[in-house]
Amino acid sequence: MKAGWMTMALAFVATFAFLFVVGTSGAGPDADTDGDGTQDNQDNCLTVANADQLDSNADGYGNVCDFDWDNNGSVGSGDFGRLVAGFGSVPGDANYNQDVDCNGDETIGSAEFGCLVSGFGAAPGPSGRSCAGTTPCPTGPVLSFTTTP
Ligand SMILES: [Ca+2]
Ligand SMILES: [Ca+2]
Ligand SMILES: [Ca+2]
Ligand SMILES: [Ca+2]
Repeated sequence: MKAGWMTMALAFVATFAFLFVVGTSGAGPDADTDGDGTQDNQDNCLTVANADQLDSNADGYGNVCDFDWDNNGSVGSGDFGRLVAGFGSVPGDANYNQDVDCNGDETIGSAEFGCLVSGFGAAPGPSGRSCAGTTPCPTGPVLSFTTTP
């Protein structure tokens, strides 16, 4: 009798644990697709883990997925020009452009060429932020998201 009761109790607990896991995982307003700790609707690079959310030109696309350095909407020859202009520069140099520093290592070099090639012909992003593409689209803490009690 006692063992039967224990089995019932364990089944009850297991059911609740299962419902808890199902209820808190999967897509939702607080999903974090790339697992960088920033939820999707605030993440300025939806598919690239960028915990620092660095977005030096404040257009809503983080530097790690924003290779549209001349801000014309796509990655192309104008952006290549920006890369050439800053190539080899570090902060403090007159030609250093933080927007171009896609990997944030404070040097404009071969890594940035790789970024340009990887995004060539495409638009920046994708960003999860609704203000992406408009400047300023400031990165900030998540403040508003309504939950029903
Ligand atoms: Ca994220
Ligand atoms: Ca991200
Ligand atoms: Ca940007
Ligand atoms: Ca461009």
